[in-house]
Amino acid sequence: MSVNVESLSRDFLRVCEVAAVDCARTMGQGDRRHSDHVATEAMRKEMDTIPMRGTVVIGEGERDEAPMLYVGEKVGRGRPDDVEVDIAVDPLEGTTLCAKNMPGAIATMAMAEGGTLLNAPDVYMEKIAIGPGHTKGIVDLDVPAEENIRALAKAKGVKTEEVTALILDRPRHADLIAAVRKVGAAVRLITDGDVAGVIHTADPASTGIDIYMGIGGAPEGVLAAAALACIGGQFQGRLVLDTEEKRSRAAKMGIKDPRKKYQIEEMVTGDCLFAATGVTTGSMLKGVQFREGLIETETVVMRSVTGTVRWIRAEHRQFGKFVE
Ligand code: VTB
Repeated sequence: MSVNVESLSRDFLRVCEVAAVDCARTMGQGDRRHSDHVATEAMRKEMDTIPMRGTVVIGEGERDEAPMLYVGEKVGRGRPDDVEVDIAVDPLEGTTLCAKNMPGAIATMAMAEGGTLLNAPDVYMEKIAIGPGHTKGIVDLDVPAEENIRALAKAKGVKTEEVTALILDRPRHADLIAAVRKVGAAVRLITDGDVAGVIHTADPASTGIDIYMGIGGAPEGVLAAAALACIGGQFQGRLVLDTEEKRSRAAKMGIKDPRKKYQIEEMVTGDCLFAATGVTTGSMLKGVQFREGLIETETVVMRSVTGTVRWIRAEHRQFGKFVE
């Protein structure tokens, strides 16, 4: 391993905490763009204190559409001897959740050895994910949903009725939802937040989620893959490149086969850290709590080569690092 990303984990954690606290001040205000902007600004500013030469590979959009944390942007302190890393960010995953003060908004990012994270364009991605402990390939993107549910139920030794599938509540998923229900499985719908949704499959005993299925954002897919690279489980993703414009955008980012089905190891090929801080309380993380003289945050930090997962509940008593 050429770069010890672990040495940056404390700095990395702070970036997520600051982004979460700053945008939590905007929660419930009904302005998702503003919440996203605040989180992005916080992440950008905080990242520049880290001794790294980072390149954003998953960000807020492409250079012409995002003022900050755009794909290709250089971040970090940037001294010649600082480590070279790839950065994937979703400063506020679930902008609507934050704006409406609904459960499950998080500030999240991943950091990996330079050149080891998939550079995915901001398009949709077909996704399927299950937890660890199963034979590789028992579920597959190219297999009908009913068959995937049956195969997973068989592997778990349960009835299909005892399998729960998590799916984003979108009109595009009407057929998928109907197919899953047809075999008797329970569908749990979420309005947003499929990074956490995919992570939920890693621990079905506590989350009640056995499988994640459907189409969500590709950037969120790479972030979720980074998390599963740390905690285990299976995940397949395929970019939805359904127009010539999207295919050519992807090609410019180095994607040769527009129909490629990516496995975790193809999206995250080196040592990687994943972190997320709760903004609004959800089933994975507690949200930011503002108390008298104290701000509380909860963050999870994971590392792929060791599989270490740290849950960090922090009490912040100096507020200089946050926006007023
Ligand atoms: C999902 C979800 C995100 O985008 O990836 C979704 O996890 C996909 O896009 O939280 P659509 O909303 O267009 O379906 C988010 O909702 C973030 O915008």
